[in-house]
Amino acid sequence: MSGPGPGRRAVVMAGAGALAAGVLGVPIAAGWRGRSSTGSELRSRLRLPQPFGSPLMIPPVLEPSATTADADHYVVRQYPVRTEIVPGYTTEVWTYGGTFPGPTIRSRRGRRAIVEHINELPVPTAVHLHGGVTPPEHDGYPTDLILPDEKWDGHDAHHRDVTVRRRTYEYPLPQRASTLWYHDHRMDFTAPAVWRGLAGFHLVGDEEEDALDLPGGDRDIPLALMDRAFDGSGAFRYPAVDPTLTHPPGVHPPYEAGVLGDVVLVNGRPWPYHEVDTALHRLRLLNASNARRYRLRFEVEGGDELPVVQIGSDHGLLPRPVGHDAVELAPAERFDVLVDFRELRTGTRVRVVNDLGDGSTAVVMRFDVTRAVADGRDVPDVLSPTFERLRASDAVRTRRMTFRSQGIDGKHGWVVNGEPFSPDSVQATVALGSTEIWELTADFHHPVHLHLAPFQVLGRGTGGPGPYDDGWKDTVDLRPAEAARILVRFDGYRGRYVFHCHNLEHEDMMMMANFDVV
Ligand SMILES: [Cu+2]
Repeated sequence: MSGPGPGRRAVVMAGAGALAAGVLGVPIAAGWRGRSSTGSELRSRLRLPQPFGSPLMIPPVLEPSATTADADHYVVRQYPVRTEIVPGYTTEVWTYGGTFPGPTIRSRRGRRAIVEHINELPVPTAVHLHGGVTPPEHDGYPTDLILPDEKWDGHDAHHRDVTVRRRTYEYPLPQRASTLWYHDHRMDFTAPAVWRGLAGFHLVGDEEEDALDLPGGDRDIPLALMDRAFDGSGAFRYPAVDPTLTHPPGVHPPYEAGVLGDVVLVNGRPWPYHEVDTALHRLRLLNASNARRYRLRFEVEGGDELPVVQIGSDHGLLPRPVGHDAVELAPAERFDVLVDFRELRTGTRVRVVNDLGDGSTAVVMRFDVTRAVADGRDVPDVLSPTFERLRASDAVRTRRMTFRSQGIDGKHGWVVNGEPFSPDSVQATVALGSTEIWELTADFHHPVHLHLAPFQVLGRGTGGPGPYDDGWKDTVDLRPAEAARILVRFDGYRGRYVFHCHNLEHEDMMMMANFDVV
């Protein structure tokens, strides 16, 4: 065996620390700029398991509770479960439907998914379908809470639309085949709730995708990457100011820049292995981590690397496949890729390594080639003949949005255009159906996510789009001191939606704002 192993060093960007402390006078700011992720690593207090000791778990596909001519109905109970994540230890996880990640919902374009969520957790929740083109009352607005009971009194936010115990979300899904995901979005407490387990896949299919004959069944694998840390008892560690997630929100210093774990979970298992046959495989990569960024490569043990062929982005198929030697994912981004195991012999092992990790986080999982089969399938030359490119000349205006660190009430915070999030303050009023250019500027890493409206990246700085900006996106990976221009068309529904940083600690520390579609 040769090749870099788990001890491989991270690639560190040049120019560390230049901006840093001055922004706020907060000393922990120093150094973030030079790192591959913005945040501080929380160390586990148990002996870390050996990599590749657990089999990959594929989240179960949720069966509808009822099906009508144009809709599938689902019921999802949210409740705590004790489960084994690190072998030999038990971890309490907050689940959708008893699994971590939650069950995968599979839908078709234009066919409604109606999902009733029942909150049996000790705190309010709000469910957001990330990437869903969804009416505002079903979008999981951060104050549209499902309270655990009518007596709940722990939170002082301006509740907009509160239900007790249960709520039914309707998703019309008028959108292209894509890899969406659902996760908690409660105001001020999204980061710890997702850390405890509240995330799952929601996959949308359509006829255009069907026509491609892409790898399916066992060869279409959703992979959710989440870094976590554990205490000595096996419980998740998280530096919440209030561990009951009642009040006040936020994390202890020095984690305000983001919480990074030292254990990489894929679909809830630490550094798993997965047995594959000698066939083309489709991997739906989701970075469901709170703050960690990854740069993934597929290293054949004792050999070369496998190229990664990107076929889709956040919102579905690219016009044509794009080859990469690595895939870089910021929190919330999805990359739909094909990896070709056809030329490998049985017994070959392929490590997925993370160039942006260090020590235990430099490796992610392993594929073990165990069965020889004949697979005549190939990568299609054209993926989406109907792909629509937005035109900058259609934009009716340009807005500038800055994402920066700023003190809020004497504490560390993160803001959009100088303002901490308030449900009552609106940063942009846009016309339904109109196209705009938004220029987004960042001080540190800020993966910026817009609800409702997918977009296309026009460029970064003075240049064009980056290598990972192709296709329709809903999250753009802004790096330190970077500006990106995106072209957004506000199709769908009228109402109030949020856009925010998807570093979840930043989001909870107020890096969120509203836009109204009128
Ligand atoms: Cu951020």
